[in-house]
Amino acid sequence: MDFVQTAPVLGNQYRDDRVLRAYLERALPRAVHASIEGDLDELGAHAAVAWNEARTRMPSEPVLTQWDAWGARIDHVGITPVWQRGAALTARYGLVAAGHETTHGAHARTDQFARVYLHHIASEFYTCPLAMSDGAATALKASGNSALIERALPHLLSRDPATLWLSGQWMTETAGGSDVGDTETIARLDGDGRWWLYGRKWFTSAVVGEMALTLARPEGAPGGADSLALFYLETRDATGRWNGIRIDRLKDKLGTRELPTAELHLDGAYAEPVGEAVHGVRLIAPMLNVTRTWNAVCALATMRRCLALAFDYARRRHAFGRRLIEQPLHRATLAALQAEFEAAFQLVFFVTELLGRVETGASASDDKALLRVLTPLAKLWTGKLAVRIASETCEAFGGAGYIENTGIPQLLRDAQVYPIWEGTTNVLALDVLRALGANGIDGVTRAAGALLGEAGSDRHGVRSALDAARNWLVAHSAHRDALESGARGLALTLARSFAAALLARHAAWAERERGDTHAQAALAIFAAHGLVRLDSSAMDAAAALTDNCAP
Ligand code: MFK
Repeated sequence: MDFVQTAPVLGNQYRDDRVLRAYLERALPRAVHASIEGDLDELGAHAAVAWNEARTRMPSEPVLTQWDAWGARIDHVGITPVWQRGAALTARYGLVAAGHETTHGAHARTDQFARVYLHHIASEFYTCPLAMSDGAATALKASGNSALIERALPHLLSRDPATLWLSGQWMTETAGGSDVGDTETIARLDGDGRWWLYGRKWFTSAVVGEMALTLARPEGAPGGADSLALFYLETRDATGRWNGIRIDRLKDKLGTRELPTAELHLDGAYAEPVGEAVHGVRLIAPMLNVTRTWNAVCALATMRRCLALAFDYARRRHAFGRRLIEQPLHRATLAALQAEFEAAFQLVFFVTELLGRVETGASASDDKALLRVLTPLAKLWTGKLAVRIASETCEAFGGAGYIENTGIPQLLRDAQVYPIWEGTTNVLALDVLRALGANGIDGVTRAAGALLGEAGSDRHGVRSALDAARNWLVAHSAHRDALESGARGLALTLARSFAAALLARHAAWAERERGDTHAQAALAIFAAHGLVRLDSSAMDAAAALTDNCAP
């Protein structure tokens, strides 16, 4: 009889996740952890059922219908069955609301992001509009615009699916993707003091939302980013008709295909300025930092899903007379990926802790500046790492990992969005330079030193890696092009070093309090991959190589 390989199976994704469970035990007060554990357990069970069932489900994608049978323009977006259940699950588990509620004080963000991490893959990237909704709520709060706060926040933070709203974040245009200063959308003020937007938005994820925050240039204002204004708009008017919005088409994307990302025209969309009609980038920055945090959490979720599947398969599959997990090279390959994931996990969830502390006023003096630097670091590092782990996961399945209806290739196609969305790796690396500003890396070094103190040792050379980063920064700070050329290397060095300090603290706790040495093993492997990624030759070598390659 022909051999048939059993497919990988997922168990409850909360119960099976040693890394998440140990982290929550350490980071949350016992009462907070106990009060959210029921929800996390349900989300973990739902994640497993969704994956195991998906193997037998037909793939489903959103569909845009622009015209009805009678010739009326309707621009209706039909969404997938999983998306149709998105609002109910969001409200039930407070996927946005939990991060803003006061019940758990400074731990609100960690509670929220543990939920998001467990639910992300099962949601079919419904988390994308949730990220933007969370970002919009955060940016509106920061703006102090009380009318808009009263109008939108009860919807964005609703626990009732009937009143829940989704928000878009409409920044990208054909001319202005990374360089938002090239935005062409015009905001026109009429004689009644009302603003109307005209222009094309090129990547509007989740156009099914009820509102959006968007950038536009007030008519007559000079070019550049500084003169852009941030606007709030609702996508439909009181009668349910589109608010001066035409959906041109849905994007044909490499991945995240369940997510309806649209190109649209604003043709007299009524909008309200969020603040003064200027400094829009500054006003939208709180939204960017929150969506970048979601990006990092969702990248982690992809890594965890890949590893759960790869480990399960390695325990089922036999080759050369033993299970894959018993083959030394395969085991070492998976362990190397797991170690990178565990370090990244500590960094990302530390960012959620800092965010919670800063937002609730419970922060220490350095926390705000540290959060500003660690947010782009977490986003850029996890975006790249998720792609690498997803790619290795395909390989860990051999030919089966290249077959669509195993579900494995989709993990890779979807992962490729993380380093692109919300700022590419290079944009984020330059943002790290912006965030380091005048203070350099002293705040990062101080915080890492405190963590190593708690860990009781610096066996893996975190301090010397951070010293190397400081020396590199000093050596290159006078020459802007050299600084920018090496910005990725600097960012990765800071991310890896800080993550190693966090993992060292966690590993010491796990061994001391639980007798669990897994995290120590992860730390040893992670540190052996090296913490330093600095590249002093980046600028000259790149110039020489690309000059030689010029046509
Ligand atoms: C499932 C996962 C969920 C993920 C959700 C996905 C949603 C997808 C929707 C999108 O993808 S929307 C498109 C995302 N686009 C970007 O992320 C744009 C990428 N470009 C940048 O990030 C640029 O750095 C940026 C446009 C923000 C700024 O470039 P500029 O024009 O050179 O700005 P400049 O002059 O350096 O900064 C303007 C002000 O903003 C400064 O403040 P001041 O006016 O007070 O001096 C900056 O300090 C401030 N600023 C910039 N970035 C900041 C920031 N402040 C705080 N945090 C930041 N990150």
